Amino acid sequence: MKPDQLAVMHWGTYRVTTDNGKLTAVSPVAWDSNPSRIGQSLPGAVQGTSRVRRPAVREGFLKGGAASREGRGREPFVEVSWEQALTLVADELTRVKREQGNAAIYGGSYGWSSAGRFHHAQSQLHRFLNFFGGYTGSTNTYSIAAGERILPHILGDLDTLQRQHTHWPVLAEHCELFVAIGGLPLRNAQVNGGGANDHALQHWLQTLRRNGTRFINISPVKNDLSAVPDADWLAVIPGSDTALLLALCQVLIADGLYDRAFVDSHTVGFAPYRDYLFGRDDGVVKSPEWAESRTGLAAGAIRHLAHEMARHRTMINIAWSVQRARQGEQTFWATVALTALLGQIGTPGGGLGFGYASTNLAGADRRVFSGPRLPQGRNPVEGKIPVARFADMLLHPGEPYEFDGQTHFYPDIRFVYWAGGNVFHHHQDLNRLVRAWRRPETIVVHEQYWTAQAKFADIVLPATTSLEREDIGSASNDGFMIAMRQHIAPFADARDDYVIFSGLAARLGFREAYTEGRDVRAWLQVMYEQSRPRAEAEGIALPAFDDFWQQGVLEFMRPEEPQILLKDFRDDPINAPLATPSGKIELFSQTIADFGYEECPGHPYWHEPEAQYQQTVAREWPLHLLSSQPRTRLHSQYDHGSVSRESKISGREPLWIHPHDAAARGIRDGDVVKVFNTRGALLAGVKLSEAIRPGVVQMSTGAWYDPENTANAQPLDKHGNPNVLTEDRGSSRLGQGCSAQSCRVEIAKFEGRLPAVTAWEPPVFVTLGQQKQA
Ligand SMILES: Nc1nc2c(c(=O)[nH]1)N[C@H]1C(S)=C(S)[C@@H](COP(=O)(O)OP(=O)(O)OC[C@H]3O[C@@H](n4cnc5c(=O)[nH]c(N)nc54)[C@H](O)[C@@H]3O)O[C@H]1N2
Ligand SMILES: Nc1nc2c(c(=O)[nH]1)N[C@H]1C(S)=C(S)[C@@H](COP(=O)(O)OP(=O)(O)OC[C@H]3O[C@@H](n4cnc5c(=O)[nH]c(N)nc54)[C@H](O)[C@@H]3O)O[C@H]1N2
Ligand SMILES: [Mo]
Repeated sequence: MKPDQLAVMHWGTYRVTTDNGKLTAVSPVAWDSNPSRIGQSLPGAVQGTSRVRRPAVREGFLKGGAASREGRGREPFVEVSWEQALTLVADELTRVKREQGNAAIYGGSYGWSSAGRFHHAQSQLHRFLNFFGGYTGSTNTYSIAAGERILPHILGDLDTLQRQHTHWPVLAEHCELFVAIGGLPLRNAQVNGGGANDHALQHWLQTLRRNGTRFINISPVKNDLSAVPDADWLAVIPGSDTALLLALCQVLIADGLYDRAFVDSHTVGFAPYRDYLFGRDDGVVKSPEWAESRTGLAAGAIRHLAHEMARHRTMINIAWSVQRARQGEQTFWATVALTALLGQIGTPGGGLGFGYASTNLAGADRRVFSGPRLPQGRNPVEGKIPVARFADMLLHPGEPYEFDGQTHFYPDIRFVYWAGGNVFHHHQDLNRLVRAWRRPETIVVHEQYWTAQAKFADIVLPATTSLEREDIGSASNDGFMIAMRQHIAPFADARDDYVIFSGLAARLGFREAYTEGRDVRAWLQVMYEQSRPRAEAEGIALPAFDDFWQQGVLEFMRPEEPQILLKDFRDDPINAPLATPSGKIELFSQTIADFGYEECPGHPYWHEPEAQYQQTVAREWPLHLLSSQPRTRLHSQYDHGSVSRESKISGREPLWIHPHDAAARGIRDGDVVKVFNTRGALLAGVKLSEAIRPGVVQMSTGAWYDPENTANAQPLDKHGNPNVLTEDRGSSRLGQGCSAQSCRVEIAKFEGRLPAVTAWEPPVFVTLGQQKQA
């Protein structure tokens, strides 16, 4: 293996072949036991027609500036020189800063970008804006904000817990029953932010099964545990897991199966939680019979499951998806409560997990060293919004909102700067987003490809891909660090984000501060050296930078001690307390109770008004639409690549539906259907499947948004981005997380002429003063 052939992607490391400057093939590396196919999308896509070739400005913006903003997403673009583009961006930044101050610049710029640690676009943007005087940022993730917010109150910080998950080899030896809420889809463990060098999930699931572990898949979709074909399947109704978890707790207490000693020594708040479960105040016992109609699972099966859990060494894992919902916080809290009652937290093979398959990270028996990172400096602007409230922020400047016990006010944003993310992929209710997106005066996007977000921007600056620059690939729990070489020349006029920001910093008078006089290689070396103490703390002695760069690959020794989540706390709760207010697991949280949120009281809670609201909506919109992560790409990245394209049906994103639901609507396998609700409509290609609960349909996220006629308030999305249908509401006032995991829709066969999918085509370009040219 030649080290100069390696390329690191979030979904794996590959060996890259080029011929005459063209990327011709990628092949997996030897140390990856189950490589991801997504890499096969790179040849063809990286140097294809979807690339942004040159800086481009929306025609109306060039002629009339911010006053033309209604033209976003409708007007053609004019290609301009780098000189003209950078001057335009620098002038606009200066103007907005002068007129409105730095808080009027939104630089939250959420998104996964590419895997290299130096060219991480969001970090580059933040560093740049910090030297410019700051920006309004964002906090938490679309992935798991509800969980990130509830866990510190009740168990501890999620990031820390994530890295301490019980290792798979320990589970393989000790776990008797593995309960997977939201399944364990191999699909999602393909990726890990920063790199995924060995895809070991399949191996471990098979090993556990061989060792006799029984698996239970609690999900509306059977395939979520397709790696274990004989897993039991409990086809829960989407959004009802909390009812199930409460009922399991109620059985454990009612039948005397809970671990009284563990509850006494390791938790606080048992009594009020028990009182809630037994209906002391509301007269409702949260029994299996109560849960039956809410979850769609038979009361007998729920009771039986509680007994099985108590009888065996049981691991309960909850996928992140389950908290990406209204009241998503409660699904995590109820899981913590259930596993606390079982008393197996901190034992080898028992307890709980958050997202064992949500990425290729949890449970890997690798060192947790996360590798080099770019210093971002300090942001003088303090305001940060919960990331998924982006459209709310633009639509409601100056208005108050509640967040994790505090009242905040939305800033008045005039300038939006995005690099390394795609809000037209990730945000909910895209038609509402389009309305919000018309508010700011200026929108600048750095992109590699003509995504919808680029097409809806004012100024688009072409960015290089990681194959066109040098970097360092490394990710927490991955166990590797890789020297990323440049394999091909930058495409057309594309520049590194770093070079773009350096050029802007020069115009704005802080180039030296931003670059510290370094070129890319010098930065890689400095970042590498700065990571050395963190490496040492994890027992890793890094070689000299030059040796690393020459070798190309560092694989770190595996940790000597197998890791068991919260073992120290189990062994000695007094001297190894949790980072919660009480130092113990909080079955009741006084902090949360004091927030006074009716939807989020002091203990795990089923919010009946939300359930009733859902039932009302269901009368008109009978189907639950799940929007899951895509098997064939990373979010919207490489949707235009061959692996993703092959999965489409008549060019549309596939939709899974049960044959009964299809038959009731006269729909057959392979049909194109219109999926719609009050918020929007899209086209999808039908895939019939018995592996999905009737009443539920599933689409993957990531098909590039492709509106048919942008003059309409609700244009038909010809391609199938489920976010034209999802609801833009926070999980609750506590977490304000993304709640898009499911929404309500109806489906009908699409009759008439199919519009062509144009998602991956560049926009129309004009030369100023001339007719449009294609
Ligand atoms: N309905 C629904 N919506 C969801 C979810 C869901 O489950 N359901 N999941 C949510 C989750 S968990 C997430 S994490 C988000 C993901 O949302 P995003 O992270 O925004 O999605 P990506 O498609 O990864 O967007 C990354 C963009 O950065 C660009 N890019 C890559 N490298 C570079 C670079 O070096 N420089 C520059 N300038 N650009 C680069 C890519 O071309 C791509 O357009 O989606 C969320 N949205
Ligand atoms: N290939 C690939 N892998 C990815 C990504 C990608 O884009 N592509 N994205 C990565 C990112 S950023 C993230 S955050 C993670 C997300 O990881 P997750 O959030 O865990 O993944 P999802 O695919 O959204 O959901 C997993 C499963 O949960 C089930 N589910 C949905 N709703 C419910 C419910 O109400 N109850 C129960 N019990 N089950 C439900 C669905 O059937 C779905 O298949 O995935 C990561 N992995
Ligand atoms: Mo995510």
